[in-house]
Amino acid sequence: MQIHGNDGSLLADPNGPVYYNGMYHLFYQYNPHGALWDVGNLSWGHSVSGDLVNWAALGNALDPTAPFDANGCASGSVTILPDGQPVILYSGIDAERRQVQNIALPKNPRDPLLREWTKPSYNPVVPLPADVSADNFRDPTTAWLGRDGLWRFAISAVATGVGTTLVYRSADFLRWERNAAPLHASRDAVMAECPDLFPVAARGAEGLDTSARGPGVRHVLKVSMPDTLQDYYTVGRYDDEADTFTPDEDVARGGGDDDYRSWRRIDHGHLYASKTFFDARKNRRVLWAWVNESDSEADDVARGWSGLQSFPRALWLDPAGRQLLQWPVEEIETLRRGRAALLGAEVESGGLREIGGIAGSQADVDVVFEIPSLERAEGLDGNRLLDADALCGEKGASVQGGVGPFGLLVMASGDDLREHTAVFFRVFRLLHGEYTVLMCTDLTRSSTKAGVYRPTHGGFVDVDIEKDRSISLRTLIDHSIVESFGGGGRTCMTARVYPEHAATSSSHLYVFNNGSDAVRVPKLEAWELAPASVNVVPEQEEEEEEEEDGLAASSNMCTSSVY
Ligand code: DQQ
Repeated sequence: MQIHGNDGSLLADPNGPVYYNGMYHLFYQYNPHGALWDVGNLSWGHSVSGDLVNWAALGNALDPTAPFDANGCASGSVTILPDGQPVILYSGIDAERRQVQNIALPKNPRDPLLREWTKPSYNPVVPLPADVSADNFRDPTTAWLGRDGLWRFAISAVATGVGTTLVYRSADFLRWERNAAPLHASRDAVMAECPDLFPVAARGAEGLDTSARGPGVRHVLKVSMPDTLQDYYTVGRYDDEADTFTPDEDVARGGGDDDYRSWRRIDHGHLYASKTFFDARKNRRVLWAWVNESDSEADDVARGWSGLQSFPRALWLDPAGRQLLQWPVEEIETLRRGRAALLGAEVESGGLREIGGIAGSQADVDVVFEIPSLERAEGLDGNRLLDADALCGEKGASVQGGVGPFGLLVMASGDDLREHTAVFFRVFRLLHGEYTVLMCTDLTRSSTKAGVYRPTHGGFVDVDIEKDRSISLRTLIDHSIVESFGGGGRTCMTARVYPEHAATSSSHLYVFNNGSDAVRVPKLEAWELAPASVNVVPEQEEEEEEEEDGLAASSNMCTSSVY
């Protein structure tokens, strides 16, 4: 059910996700001419859906055809204006290879599919500022309205050598003025790409419109850091007069050491360039993200496409107000077919139990682990808290522990476990007796194929395991992507896996425990997921394309994309 490019194409950042006139739209960085990255061929691909699960691929919304985007239509957003009209705000790489900001408007606003967009000749609406480097000014966010009635958007820039997030203001969405102070800047940061500033309710799971403000509203600032290829966020206070943002946790630490890399992670795995939108249909804040490949370019070319979008996640603030909770949108449950369950089971030390009866290559697993005793939790030196990935590498799924490792083996080749990906927890006791929970996704045995990147991803789960004595895990498996949500969605981890067995035999699912003590599984439920119809080309699109190009549309659009 993952959206990926069609035959012979590369798909990357999500762009301009929006709910409009009863349809969900997802645009994305798209190279329709090949499965590899070619910045000169950057278009905006476009898919639409009625339920966030089944999608139809439409023609490109933007192509690099104008002087202000001749070298690529880079990332951006969609804003719905007060008159209901959607407008795209995107970064163009212009004929002189400068990054500038342009708008595009629907050719026919009454078309609920928003198939065609026009790019006014007065673009760019925001040219490159003198103090910003030509290749570091991009990724405008969805705009929001301030109390003063002015529009604002945030954008990434390297201004006088510092990685900042700038704010521009406008009364008419055409003439924009830069705010003197940046929304946020982080010392010695490189380009903080793909910013997102959005409101979250201080209490509850409802999403808020991007312009929401006032008591009971907190804000989240998120950025994508190219030097670590990770997405970071922090909860804080947005001052809608000064147009500045102050992270709570920076203030809590006495301020001054605020640096993106010390922020929380949207995902501890292989996920980048995430972007949220407000889903007015269900009052949700929903996040999309790009999940690129980690096999070889030759494999990508042979497969004919590269790049996926993660499965859409609803997100909201946890009750303590410190971190986001992320959870697959509920519509995925419409794909659930066969169900397998373990109820009130115990997995002894060294135990391995197959969850049979469902196809393990496309499944949804929801499990709770109860920990009878923390007595034998391994000790951990506090400074190891800074590198969860390495810790998961040293203490992988097969390394016997005290409390844990326990969890799931997914995309497994069978009882020989020649290929399998482990998603698991390990509880540690720290110096002063407090406990911490490490979540890992261990890809070291995920594939026997040469040239495949097989890292271990790790992240600590901010839960009180001493009080809770239990930890939950939700894992979505879809052939070569495994998305896990630990601790009710506090810690998320996305992995790309390329097991060879999957081409010729079924994949298996197990629950395991390599800790010294048994763990209890009060409830494990696993569902096989039916294929969604993703990026199907609507009939009339096919006919139009065949008429126009005289080519079989099927030559570059697969009709179903469950791979
Ligand atoms: N990808 C886009 C940029 C963005 C980067 C270009 C992030 O706009 O900063 O394809 O992956």
